[in-house]
Amino acid sequence: MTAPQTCQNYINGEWLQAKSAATLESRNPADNRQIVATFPRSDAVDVDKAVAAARIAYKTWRLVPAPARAELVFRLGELLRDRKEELAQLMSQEMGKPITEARGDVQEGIDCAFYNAGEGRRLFGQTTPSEMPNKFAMTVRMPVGVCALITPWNFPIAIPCWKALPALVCGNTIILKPAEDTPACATFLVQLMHEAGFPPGVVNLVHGIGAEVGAALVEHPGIDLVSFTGSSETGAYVGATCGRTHKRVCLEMGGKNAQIVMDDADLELALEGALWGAFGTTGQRCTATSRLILHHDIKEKFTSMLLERTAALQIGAGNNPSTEIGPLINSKQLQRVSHYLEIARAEGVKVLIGGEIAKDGELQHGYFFQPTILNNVTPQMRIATEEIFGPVVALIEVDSFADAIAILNDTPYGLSSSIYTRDVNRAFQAMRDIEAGITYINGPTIGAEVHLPFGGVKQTGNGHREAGTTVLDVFTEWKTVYVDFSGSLQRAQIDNRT
Ligand code: UN1
Repeated sequence: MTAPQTCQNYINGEWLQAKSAATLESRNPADNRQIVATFPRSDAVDVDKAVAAARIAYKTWRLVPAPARAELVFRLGELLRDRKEELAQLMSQEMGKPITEARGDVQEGIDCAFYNAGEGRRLFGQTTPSEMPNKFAMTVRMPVGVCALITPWNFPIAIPCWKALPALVCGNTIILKPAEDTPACATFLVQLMHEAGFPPGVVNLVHGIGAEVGAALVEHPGIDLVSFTGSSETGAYVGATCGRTHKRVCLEMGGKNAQIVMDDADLELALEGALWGAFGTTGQRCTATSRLILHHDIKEKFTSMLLERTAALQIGAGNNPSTEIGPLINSKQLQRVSHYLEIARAEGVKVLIGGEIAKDGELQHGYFFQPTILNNVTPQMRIATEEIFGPVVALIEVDSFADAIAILNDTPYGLSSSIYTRDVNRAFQAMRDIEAGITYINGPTIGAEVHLPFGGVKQTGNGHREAGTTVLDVFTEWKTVYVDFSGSLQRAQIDNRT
């Protein structure tokens, strides 16, 4: 067991404790006796300081040429690549991910850095003909200002990178407020940003509790934009507050993602997809598969295949190389998942496998939950409509393709979706008719790539897309520029055409 790390805030290029000197701890969710890090319990005073630093830095950072800004992001990508293993090990301890998934999370950050570094030499605007003679019209991207980035614990490196790196290339300054469960991962990332050479005040990190630091950022008049990934409840508060205080806001919230398996599907392939989609990251992805919509003709066979494989999954600590299912992040999540199982049982659902806290031997000190498959689930049950964020998947039977799509869509969320079919016509129909930001054909609901748009419809988001080139529309404002080189006043909105 290694000694706990001491994490600090990073404001204006300096490492600082909270003004109040209060601290909190993060613990290994696989063994809650192990403190991974202590970190500042910051408050509005620390937020004020970070906002002031970011506002001053913004004045000059916005004037640095975008390719030069992007070079620092490229440098960060190199540093992340050099330190990948160390960071993945830390993540596995602090967040509980199996080590291969932790490496994948860091790799997503590296990919994001190299992808966004290239954007520094694009950031394209457009030229458009003017309706008047001797007049030129164009659009250019302008930074938004000071951005508050509020990030979750389930992708402690990838998600901060998704937000921070395009924000910086676009010329914004940032204040990162990472989840209180993964402060050491965030601190490691910001240490590498410091090493990459971002000028003081361009990158700031303020640790603490969401309801304190997050709220202070969201309310702060010096913040121009809030980018938030997390629960729908918190997202509703963030969205409403940004509306009231006139801030730009990008929200990525819950999902209730389904995988359809049609009667013509490759069942082995669909099985691999279902296992990975439902139980990868212990179901703690907003893209996780929490409903399996199975065609009547294959349901029995597919269910028995699924049960056999689920029974063999290895539960354990993230740093144990044979672990397939790591712990849930904390006791609150464990209680939440257990509570959903109570609800399911009360709704008359049959638990085919799992359904309990896993506490044998070493597991007793962690927040482990057995991978769980629920049968006899009907689309209206709470277990089929509410996000659980754990290793729990509900089986729903359908008789037709049309019913499968209708049930998949019958949720307030719309993030990811999947269909396994060999019928190309059904595949294209599904692509058209599924109400979700992401649809996988013959692939699981998880695994989005950094250079493609990421986000959802309905209550999952607020119309924005992160990642890909679409994230530029979050972190820049369009400016329309007219250049009149006629030398005379050309009056618009006067109809002198005959
Ligand atoms: C999330 O769970 O918030 O597509 C993001 C995926 C990952 C990102 C998940 N690349 O599953």
